[in-house]
Amino acid sequence: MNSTCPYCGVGCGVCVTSQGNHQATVTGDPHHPANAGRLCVKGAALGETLTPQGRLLTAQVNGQPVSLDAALDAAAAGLRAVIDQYGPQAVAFYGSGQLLTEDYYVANKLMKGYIGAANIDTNSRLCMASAVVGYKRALGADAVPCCYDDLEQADLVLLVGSNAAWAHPVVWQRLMQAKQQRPAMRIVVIDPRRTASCDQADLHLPLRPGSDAALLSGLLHWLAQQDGLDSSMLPHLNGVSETLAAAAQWDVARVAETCDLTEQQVTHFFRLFSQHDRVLTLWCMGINQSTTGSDNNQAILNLHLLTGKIGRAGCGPFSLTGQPNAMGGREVGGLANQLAAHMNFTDEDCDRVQRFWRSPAMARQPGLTALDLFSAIAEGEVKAVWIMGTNPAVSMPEGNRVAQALAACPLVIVSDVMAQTDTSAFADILLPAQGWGEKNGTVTNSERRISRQRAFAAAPGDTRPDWWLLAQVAQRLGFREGFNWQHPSEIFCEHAALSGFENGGQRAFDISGLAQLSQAEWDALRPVQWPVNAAHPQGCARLFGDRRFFHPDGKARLLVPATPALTRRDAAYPLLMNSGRVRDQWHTMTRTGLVPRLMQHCDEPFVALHPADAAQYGVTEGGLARVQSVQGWISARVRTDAGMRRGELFVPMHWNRQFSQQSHVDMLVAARACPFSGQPALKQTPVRILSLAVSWQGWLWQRGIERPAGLRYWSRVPYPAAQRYAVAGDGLPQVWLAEHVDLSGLDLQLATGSGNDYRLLAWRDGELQLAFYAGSMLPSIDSAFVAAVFADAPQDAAGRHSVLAGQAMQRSAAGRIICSCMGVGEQTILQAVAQGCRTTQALGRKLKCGTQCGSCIPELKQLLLSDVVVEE
Ligand SMILES: Nc1nc2c(c(=O)[nH]1)N[C@H]1C(S)=C(S)[C@@H](COP(=O)(O)OP(=O)(O)OC[C@H]3O[C@@H](n4cnc5c(=O)[nH]c(N)nc54)[C@H](O)[C@@H]3O)O[C@H]1N2
Ligand SMILES: Nc1nc2c(c(=O)[nH]1)N[C@H]1C(S)=C(S)[C@@H](COP(=O)(O)OP(=O)(O)OC[C@H]3O[C@@H](n4cnc5c(=O)[nH]c(N)nc54)[C@H](O)[C@@H]3O)O[C@H]1N2
Ligand code: SF4
Ligand SMILES: [Mo]
Repeated sequence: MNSTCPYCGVGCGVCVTSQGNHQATVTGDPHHPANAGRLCVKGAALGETLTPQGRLLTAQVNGQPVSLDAALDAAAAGLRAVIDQYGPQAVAFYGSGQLLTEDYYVANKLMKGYIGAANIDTNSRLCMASAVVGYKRALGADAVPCCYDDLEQADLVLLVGSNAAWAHPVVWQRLMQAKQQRPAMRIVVIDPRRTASCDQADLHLPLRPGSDAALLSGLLHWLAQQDGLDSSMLPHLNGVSETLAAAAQWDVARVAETCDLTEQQVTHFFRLFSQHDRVLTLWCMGINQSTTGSDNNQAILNLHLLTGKIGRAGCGPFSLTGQPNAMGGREVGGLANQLAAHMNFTDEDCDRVQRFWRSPAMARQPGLTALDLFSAIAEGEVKAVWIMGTNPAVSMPEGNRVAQALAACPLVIVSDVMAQTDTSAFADILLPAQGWGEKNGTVTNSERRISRQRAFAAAPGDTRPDWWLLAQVAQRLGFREGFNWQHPSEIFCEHAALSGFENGGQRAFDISGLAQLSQAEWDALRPVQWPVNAAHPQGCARLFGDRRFFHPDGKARLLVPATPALTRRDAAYPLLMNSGRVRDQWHTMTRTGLVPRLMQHCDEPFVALHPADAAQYGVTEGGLARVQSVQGWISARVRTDAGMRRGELFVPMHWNRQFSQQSHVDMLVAARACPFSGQPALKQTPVRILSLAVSWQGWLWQRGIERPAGLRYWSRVPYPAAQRYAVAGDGLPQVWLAEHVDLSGLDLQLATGSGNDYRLLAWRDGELQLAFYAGSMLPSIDSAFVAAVFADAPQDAAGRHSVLAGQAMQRSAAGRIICSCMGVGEQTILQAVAQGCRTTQALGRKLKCGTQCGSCIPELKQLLLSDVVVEE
C-alpha cells in the first residue's frame, strides 16, 4: 500500500507492507515525485514506531477511563457551558501541522463558522507563520513558487537557516546527488553553526544570529551597483525604489561588521550569486523563528523578485515546510488570522465562507495567535482549550508559564495518540486519536503537493480519527448539519469545493478540480501539486512564471526589511542559545523516542559550545552542565564543537519530561515574537552556562519507565525490554539506591569499590530486573550488551559477571569474567600468571583487575595458586 511519511515537510511517499500485529515494513515509494524511492532513517524506521507501547487507547475524564461516548459528551457539555456563560471567545483550539487536511478543515470550520470565534491557532505559528506573512506580503498569496525538481536544476543553492541534512534529509539527498552529477553546481550554507549541511557546501557563512536581512540587503545593493538586477521585472513590482534606497546603506563593510563575517566572505558570496543564473534559496527555522522573521522572509523575496529568479526552472524562493501537513493547515485556514481556503477576515471573505458553509455564527475578527492564546488562558480569559496533535507544554516558549496556564485552565481537552505526554498531564478530558497508518486523509508538502496518507493497520482500542472526534463534538454542540460526513473523502471534497467557490482566479489556492472525487477516486488519488483547476487539471509545478502576482494590481511588493535586531546579552547572561533539531528525533519524541535505533545517534540532551567557551565557563566535554536564562534552567551533557561560534550554545528542542528530568529547552526561551507573524524567536535566548556539580554519575537500567527520584540529573533511552537512565546525584550512589529504588525480593549481586564505584544487579529467577553502574565519572558500559541481557538471556555465573562488568566478554579469548569492574577474564589472567605475575598487585598493575572494587581478589588469589597450564 502507498502512503506518505508522517514526519517532515518533504512529504516522501512510502510503500508499506503490513504484517499485522503492529509489524510493517516501510520502504521508499519509487513512484512518488518527492523522493523517488529515497527515505531517511526516520522514514525507514517507521515500522518500528507502530508499537502499542504507551498508546492512549481509551478516553479519560479527570484521569478515569470512560467510554468514548461519555468523554465526547463531557467535552461538548464543557465547551457549551463555557460558551453559554462567557461567550465564544472564551474557548480555543490549538492544532497542529501534523493533523491531516480533513481533520484540520473540520476543526477550523467548527471554530470559525459555528462556535463563531477565530481562536484556533496551531503549532505552525511556531514554525511557518513568518513564511506565510512573507509570501502574502510579497506575492499577495501564501503560495510557494517552486517545486522539488528545481533542486536538480539549480546552479546555485542557498540554504539559509536550514539544516536540511538533518531536518529535510531527502531534499538533502537529492541535492547531494545533483551535485555529484553536476559538480559545477554550488551550495552556500548560511547558518551561525557549522552543521551537517555544510559537509558538501562550497561556502559556509557562519553569520551572527539574526543578521540575515543585512546580508541579503547588502547583496541586493551590490547587485544593483553591478547591474545584476533583472530590469524586465520592474513593471511587475511595487516598492522598488524605496527598497533599493534602503539597501544602499548596506555596503560590504557594514554587512561584514553586522554579520560578523569578513569582507572576503561577503564578497565571495555576492560574486557566487551574481555568477549564477538559476539560484534556488531554501530556508527554514533560522529565518522564521525570529523577532524579524517576516522581514527576513521579505529580504529573501526581495532578492528573488528583483533578480527575476522566480517562476523559472531551478530558481526561486523556496520555504521548506517543517511538518508533514504544515502546508495543508495553511490551506484550510488553521491559523487564527486566516479564514479557510486562503481567505482573510474581510467582510467579503467572511460572507463568502459563511454562505458556503451555511453556518450560523461566522467569526469576523482574527483570533488569538499561539502566544497570546496561552497568555489569555493564563489570565483566565480563555476558559476551555482543545489541544490536538501537538505538545505545547514542551514546544512553546516560556514552558513554565504554559504549564501554569494549562494547570489553571478550567477545561483542557487533549486528543493525542500517546497516553502520557507533558501536555496530556494537564488534560481534564483525553480523547484517543488514531495515528499514522490507522487513519486516512491527505497532507500537502513543501512543494504544494497533496498526497494521501492511507490506513493499513487496524485502529486499536477506542481510537478514532481526529476529524471524527471533532465532528462528534460539533454534533453534540447542536451543529448537526455541517458535520455529517461519513467518510474523510467527503470532507476533502467540501474543502476542494470551497477553494474554488467564487474564486475567479483571485485566490492562489484552488483545487476545485478535485471537488468531485468519488470515494474510490480520493482513495486512489495520486500525488498532485495545487492549483488543480480548469486551467491546471493535472496540477501545476511552478507558479508566477507569468509574473502575475495575487495583489489586486497583479504586481509583487517589495518592502524594506527591518534592520536586524541583534539580541542583547549582558554580564549575567553572556551567551546566546540557539535551539533546533537532531537528525533522528522528531519534536517531542512521542514516536521517535520509542525506537532504540533512533536513540543511538544522540542519546542524551546536550548543549553544544565552542571548546574555548567550554574552557572559559568551566564545563568539560562529556560532563554535565546547567544552562540558565531569565526564565529557568535546564541540565544537559556538554558537547564541545569547534563548528559553534564563540559565545553561542546550541540545545536540541526534543527532550521533555518524559525523557529527562529537566532538559526541555523551551523552559529557557522567552515569548518574544515577530510583530507581523506572531512567530516566537526560538533561536536566540540569552543564557549562562555552569558546570553541574555532582558527586557521582551512572547508568540505571530498569524494566519500567517510572521516573527516578532524588537525582540531580537523569535522561532516559528506551530498549526493547528495559529503560536505560543516565543518572547523576549527590552523596553516595549506594545511599541513593537504597533510598529510592525498591529491591525487595530480588537476588542482588554487587560490586563496591573505592569512592563512588558501585555496581549492582538485581535478578529474579535468573532474569535481570535492574542494573546500576555508578562511579565518580560516567562508567563505560556496552549498552547493546546489557539491553540484550534484559531482552532474553538468563545468565550463568560467568554471564552474570560480565553483566556486572557491563561488557560482553569474548569468552574464547578472555574467558570467564573475573574482574567485572575492569572486564578482565580468566584466560587473560592465567596468561599473565604464566608470563610471571606472582601477586594480585602485579596482576593489577598489568591488567587492572582487582583494582576497583576488589571483590575479585579472592578469585585472583585462587588463580595465582592454581597449576592450570595455559593453552597458547
Ligand atoms: N530530524 C528532524 N527533522 C525535522 C524535524 C524534527 O523534529 N526532526 N522537524 C520538522 C519541522 S516541524 C521543522 S520546522 C523543520 C526545521 O528544520 P530546520 O529549520 O532546518 O532545523 P532547525 O534545527 O530548527 O534550525 C535550522 C538552523 O537554523 C540555524 N539558525 C539559528 N539562528 C539562525 C540565524 O539567525 N540565521 C540563520 N541563517 N540560521 C540560523 C540553526 O543553527 C540551525 O542549524 O524540520 C523538520 N524536520
Ligand atoms: N526551542 C524551540 N522550540 C520549538 C522549536 C525550535 O526549533 N526550538 N520548533 C518549533 C516547531 S517548528 C514546531 S513545528 C513545534 C513542534 O512541537 P509539537 O507540535 O508540540 O511537537 P510534537 O512532538 O510533534 O507533538 C505532536 C503531538 O501529537 C501527537 N500525535 C501524533 N499523531 C497524532 C494524530 O494523528 N492525532 C493526534 N490528535 N495527535 C497525534 C503526538 O503524540 C504528540 O504528542 O515545536 C516548536 N518549538
Ligand atoms: S525526509 Fe522527511 S518525509 Fe522523507 S522519509 Fe525522512 S522524515 Fe519522512
Ligand atoms: Mo516546525
